[in-house]
Amino acid sequence: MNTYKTRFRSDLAEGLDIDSFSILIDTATATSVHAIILPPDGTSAQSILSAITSQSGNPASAIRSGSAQGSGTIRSATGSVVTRAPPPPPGQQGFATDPSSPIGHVHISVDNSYSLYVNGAEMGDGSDWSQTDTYDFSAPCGGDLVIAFHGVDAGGPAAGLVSAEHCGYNVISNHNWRCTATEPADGWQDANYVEDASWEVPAHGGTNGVPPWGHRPDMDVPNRNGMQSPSWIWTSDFQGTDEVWCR
Ligand SMILES: [Ca+2]
Repeated sequence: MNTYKTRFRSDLAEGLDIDSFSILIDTATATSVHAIILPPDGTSAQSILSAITSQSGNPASAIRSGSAQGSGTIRSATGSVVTRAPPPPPGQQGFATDPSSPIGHVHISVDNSYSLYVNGAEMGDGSDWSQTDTYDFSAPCGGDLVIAFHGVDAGGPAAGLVSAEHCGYNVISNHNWRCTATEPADGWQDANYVEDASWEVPAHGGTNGVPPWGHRPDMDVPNRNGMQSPSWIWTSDFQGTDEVWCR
């Protein structure tokens, strides 16, 4: 699984009479997250959800069709959430984020080869780990966005690095993805594929820039704290697994 993530959204919390809230990825599904909210006393999580939704003005950046429960000072809410990527800080590169365009871009490099899919559609393949390949795709803003790759190693180090920008949001390969070394059934690339819940949390081969793969300038994406780097991921057995499926 891969999805958008955010924590301590003080920007969205502004005007809600709360300092911040934390949103954690629900790793069980590709489209929902779990939000941990610290509201003022007497404020229900559901009312905060509603306020966040109406305040953001952008359905894709709000908690949609959420449900909420909780008591005391810590409340939780579950819904479908994606997070807006702010512009990169001065002097740093980032994607040009256009919240209204359905055209997205995905960058990928895999040691040694890959096939890349966006929402189940094959984008292309490559077999040169020293290259970063870029593909354009079109998907409705606010809908599912699942990026998946089938990677094959040919000896030595093995890992894949992915980042994408779509509708003003970013996706990067990291521990929120899921990988398997067992060939999955047809449809594993699709947005509605849920069996990836049983896949393993990918091993972390280092963030963009680590040797032997070097820094890939197209891969880092902006977040509210600066730039965020994707991780080189693979199944936990980097050396012993020659073929993986990740999403
Ligand atoms: Ca290799």
